[in-house]
Amino acid sequence: MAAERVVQAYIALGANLGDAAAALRRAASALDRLPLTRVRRMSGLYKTAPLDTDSGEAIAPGGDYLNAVVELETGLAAPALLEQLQRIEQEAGRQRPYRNAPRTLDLDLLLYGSARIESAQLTVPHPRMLLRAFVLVPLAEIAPERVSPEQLAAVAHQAIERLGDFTV
Ligand code: A4P
Ligand code: MG
Repeated sequence: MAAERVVQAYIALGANLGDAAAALRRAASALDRLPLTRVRRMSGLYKTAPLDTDSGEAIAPGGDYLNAVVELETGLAAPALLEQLQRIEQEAGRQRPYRNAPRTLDLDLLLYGSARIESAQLTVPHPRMLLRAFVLVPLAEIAPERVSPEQLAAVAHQAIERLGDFTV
């Protein structure tokens, strides 16, 4: 892997159907096995109340989520990385019956180096990340320089509980 092309990317993992802890562990391990890619840091494992995708307010059918964020070092281009995330979701049995449906595994690309991307398939930074304690709290744990105190304060009312370390 040519050193100048390696980028730090941050991936949000979430699940609230089936054995969510096992799904997140398997996903982290699958990320570590991607070509040109290593998992460098893992946040703790968090239990969070389901939130509406757009408003960030509590809603959404289904039980609590488990969420975590991992840091990758990757030589994959962002579109290729998104394709791999979607493949890993499919292999975890992901279905998309309706918006905000409970899911066996959701993998979102939060940040890809300092890139700003707006294509039909991919928006980076992730457009809704600032609405979500379940993203910002674990991201701040492993990359404090990427989250400001003001951003954390804005989501401080959202229920989130750190269950413990997240290990594969
Ligand atoms: N897409 C565009 N940009 C990105 C990106 N940066 N990362 C496109 C990933 N995907 C991106 O995603 C829909 C499309 O977004 C993809 O085809 C991709 O091209 P999806 O995974 O198929 O659908 P989704 O995840 O159901 O929709 P959406 O709007 O992404 O939902 P969110 O925003 O992921 O929210 N509450 C708690 N407590 N914890 C959660 O993890 N998750 C959601 C889902 C709702 N509430 C939650 C949680
Ligand atoms: Mg998603």
